Parts: sequence; structure tokens; C-alpha cells
Amino acid sequence: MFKNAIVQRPGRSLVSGITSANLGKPDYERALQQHDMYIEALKRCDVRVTVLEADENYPDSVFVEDTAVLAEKCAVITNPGAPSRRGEELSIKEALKKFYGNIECITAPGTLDGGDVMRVDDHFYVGLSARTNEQGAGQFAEILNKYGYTAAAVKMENVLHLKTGLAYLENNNLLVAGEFIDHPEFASFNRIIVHESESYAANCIWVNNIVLVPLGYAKTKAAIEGAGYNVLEVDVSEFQKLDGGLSCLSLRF
Ligand code: CIR
Repeated sequence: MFKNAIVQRPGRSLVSGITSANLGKPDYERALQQHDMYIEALKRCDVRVTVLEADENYPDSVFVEDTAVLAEKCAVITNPGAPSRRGEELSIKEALKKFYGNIECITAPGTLDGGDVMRVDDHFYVGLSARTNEQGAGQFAEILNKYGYTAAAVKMENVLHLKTGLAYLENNNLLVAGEFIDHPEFASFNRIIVHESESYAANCIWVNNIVLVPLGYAKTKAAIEGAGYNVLEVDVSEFQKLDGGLSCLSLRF
């Protein structure tokens, strides 16, 4: 269960965030409203939300998930893979000092984005992506091993981050899209398959037995409800324009 979440308000510079989506630029006012609703949804799942001020120097800093990976026994501050995002992690590290005694860091030449890390119980899958390299994944595994967790790298090809195409919903249930549907690494999970036409909806989050699903993906919503979950829909269309989704917008711990 999660007790806390950290989010960071989007700044006006959001419109200059990194994107490959071809959906146009996000509308700042709408992004703020959607961010408000996202915070409300987290609160409905019974987590205390720490809201950090916007940082105009970092257009992508609303996507806090990429700057840290949090477990009970330690926090790992990442070295984000995109050069324009390096430094975002510093304010997150400050905020985490209030919650964590053990704070570890990924260092160059290692790079790692939190969006590439999926936790299943005490094991962490780490996607090797354009943002996360072998050294980053290696450092991450060494750190986690010290605290009694395990981690292993996963090869991936087509998506930005591992969790762009995968979401663990607890109880051995794994939401899978695209290349992950038949990926041998995930064969032993109960796989809930995301239809090709809804691949964006693979980025859902489980928060204390409720699953947050992006608004407008009826098939995925029905499939998750069919697996026995209560679902909350949240509109994150302005963040989708920057390749971001529900998981990217918070750190949950
Ligand atoms: C980026 O390209 O870094 C941002 N525009 C989107 C980050 C999305 N984060 C995530 O999937 N964890």
C-alpha cells in the first residue's frame, strides 16, 4: 500500500517539453486543470500528496517519476537519460530527505529514468531504453541488492519507457501492450492485453486497490474492471502530447 505521493506542478515551459507524439503543444491552462484532477484522484486513493512548485528551468519536470525510484528501505535518485532533464532530480532529492534516511544516486556514465523501472514485489525490472543504459541498470541492481531487493535488465525496442507499455496491477496481474504482450520475460503473469488501438492506456497505475486509467480508453477500462478492479479515469491528454502518462506524473511510496 502507498501512503505518500510526490508531484511537481507543470510550469509554463511545459510547452517546450520533449516529444515524439505529434499531437501538438500542450495547453498550459488545461495541463494545470488536469494536474489538479490528477492530485484529486491520488487523494481519493488515500495517499498524502506533496506538491512541489513548478520549475521553469525544466520543461519536463512535471514527470517526476523519472527522477527517482522508491522502495521501503531506500530511495534511488536517477541520472535522467535526456540531457535537458539532468538536474530535475536535485529538487526531488531535497524533497525526499524528509522521508528517507537512505538516499542513493545513479551517476554518469550510468543513466536511468524511473519510467523504465517496474516493481513486482521485491523485484525490479529495468528496461534498457534510449534513456536507461547498461551502466545505469547495473548500478541500480547493485544498490538494490544491498537492501535485499533484486533487479534485472529487460531488453525492449519500440517504446520510450518500459512502463509506456506495461503496468503491474499487483496480484500477478500485468497490463501489457505491443512488444510486451508476448515478451518471454513476462510470460508467467496473468496478462491483461491492451488493444492495439488503445496502446496509450497501458500506462495505468495501481494505487491502493484502485487503478487509475487515462480517460477515453473504454476497452482497457473494461478489461481492468473485468479483472476485478475499481477504476478511476483521469484526463491526461495534455501530458500525452509530451509522451507522458499517469505513472510519469507522480512518485508513489
Ligand atoms: C520525456 O520525453 O522525458 C518526457 N517528455 C516524457 C516523460 C514520460 N515519463 C515516463 O514515461 N515515465
